[in-house]
Amino acid sequence: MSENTPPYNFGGLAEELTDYKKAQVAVIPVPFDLTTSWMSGTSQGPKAIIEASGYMELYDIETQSQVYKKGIFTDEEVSADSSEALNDAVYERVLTHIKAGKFAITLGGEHSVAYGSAKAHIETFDDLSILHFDAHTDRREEFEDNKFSHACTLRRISELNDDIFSVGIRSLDISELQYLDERKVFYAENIHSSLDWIPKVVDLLKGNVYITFDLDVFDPAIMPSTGTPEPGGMEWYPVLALLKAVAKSCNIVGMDVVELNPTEDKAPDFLAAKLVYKILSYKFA
Ligand SMILES: [Mn+2]
Repeated sequence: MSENTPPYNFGGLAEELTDYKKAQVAVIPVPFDLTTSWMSGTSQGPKAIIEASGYMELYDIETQSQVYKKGIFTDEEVSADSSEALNDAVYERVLTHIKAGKFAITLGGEHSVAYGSAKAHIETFDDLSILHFDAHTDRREEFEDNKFSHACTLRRISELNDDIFSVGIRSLDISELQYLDERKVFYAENIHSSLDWIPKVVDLLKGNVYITFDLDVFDPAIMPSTGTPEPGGMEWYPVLALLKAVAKSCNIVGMDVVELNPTEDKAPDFLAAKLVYKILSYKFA
């Protein structure tokens, strides 16, 4: 490590800003990659996001804020050797942070790591909607004999709370259609040319919102580092516009950011880190 390498925590913060007691934010790395369909490697995602985050400017121009001063604790990694064991481990860890009053951010890993985190928030917060960013619906009943595959994550979450709004969708299996409420799906092809769908999403959300963010919702031009890159994805600013509007009208209670499959190109890692920081800036500003 060179002398100039930032400390290994989200934001590359000095020690006093990472103290658990004072921190309002807890980042939980979950490098789990068991059920990925095509290109695996999301186990390297959390580390790549945390490393990239050390090089961000910590002043946010748009909100004129320095959200890192709220304190950001970066936890030890959560790991397990089966989907069920992982669900339990993530659930327990996230619940601990929620009970301690922290804003919990789970970093994947494949999308299935979202289940335990969503479950902990669903059990804790009433009046909760789930805002789902993804190229894929992830509503399969089962995939490769695993009900907790990444391809089933939102189907499993819907069994706990079906108030799910999916944004940026452009790929699904015909078996998933029966589980989709078309009023709650914002297909990429219908939202790419204007921003007038944003108030519609915000109006549908309840007071509390949990965000599950699959990075493949972005266009592969800016986010090539995912296991299943789908053309026709979302651009940076429309995604931020929605997040900003949601933060203004609703209470974002927790989130996960998943499916980063890092390569030599560090720009996607940095995008993911900055996305997390932007959401924190919108929430706390
Ligand atoms: Mn996806």
